[in-house]
Amino acid sequence: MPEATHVASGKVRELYALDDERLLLVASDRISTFDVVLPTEIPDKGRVLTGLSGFWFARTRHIVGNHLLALRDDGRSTECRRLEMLPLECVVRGYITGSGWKDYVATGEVCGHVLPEGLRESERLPEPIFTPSTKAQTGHDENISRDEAAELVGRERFEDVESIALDLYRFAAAHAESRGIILADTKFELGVDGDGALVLADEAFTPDSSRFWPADRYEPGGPQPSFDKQFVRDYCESVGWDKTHPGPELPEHVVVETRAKYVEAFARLTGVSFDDYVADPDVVLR
Ligand code: Q0Z
Repeated sequence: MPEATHVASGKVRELYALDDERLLLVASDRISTFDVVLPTEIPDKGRVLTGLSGFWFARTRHIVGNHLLALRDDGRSTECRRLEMLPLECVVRGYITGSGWKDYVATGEVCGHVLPEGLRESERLPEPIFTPSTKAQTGHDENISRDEAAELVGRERFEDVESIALDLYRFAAAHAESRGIILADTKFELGVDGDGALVLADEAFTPDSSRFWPADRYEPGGPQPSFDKQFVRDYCESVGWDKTHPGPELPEHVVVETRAKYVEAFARLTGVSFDDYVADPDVVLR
């Protein structure tokens, strides 16, 4: 078999080319918080994220096709179709938080959506909204208006993208809610295949690409605890780190608690135990 060629590095993932048509996406166990990758890894985090994406790809095929070709036996590597990626990030928000909350406080709008007055931080929106952003090569993606997004991809394509994005969010959020997890918002990427069809690519509805909140702790009026990263954030705050590189090493108890949260999210959302996934990754696709 020809060797995989390294193509790109993300903060916590690596991308390789297998041949002209196929890529290999490898999720590491690295974790980032406050935009900094920490020196300590969370064992199995990459497998949890890969398994979750596979699960969602298998269950959203009725909404849109996806890039998944195969999960490798290591549980952290996805063989996928190489696509022409759209030059925008698809973001859907069901709750008003993060940069959406900042924009709302400043202007009453998010990406051109005029929102009701008097929303509290983290409040559920009357309807989910599509709030695209640009793909920043470095630094932060920038929210753009729906008109700007339509200029980037063309009006007709934009309407399909928005409709698919909202359908995907509604499907995943309803499933997560039934398992006690609020999917506050999510970001994913669409590509176009050789036939011109839109395809869901990259990662889908993972804790790195979405905000997962424990539903039983939901209390609008301020920021919400993160389902997966809260122990890490609390520890980083407790040591007075200034949130610049390098971040602090994590103590063993924080690693163990955080790994347990990832594994719990995986089992709750997929209905499959993490051990069963490790024994046979394809179990999430069936
Ligand atoms: C995804 C990224 C990562 C660095 C390109 N199916 C696809 N076809 C074409 N391009 C991509 C995909 Cl997934 C693609 N990225 C994001 C992922 C490391 C950058 F693991 N870049």
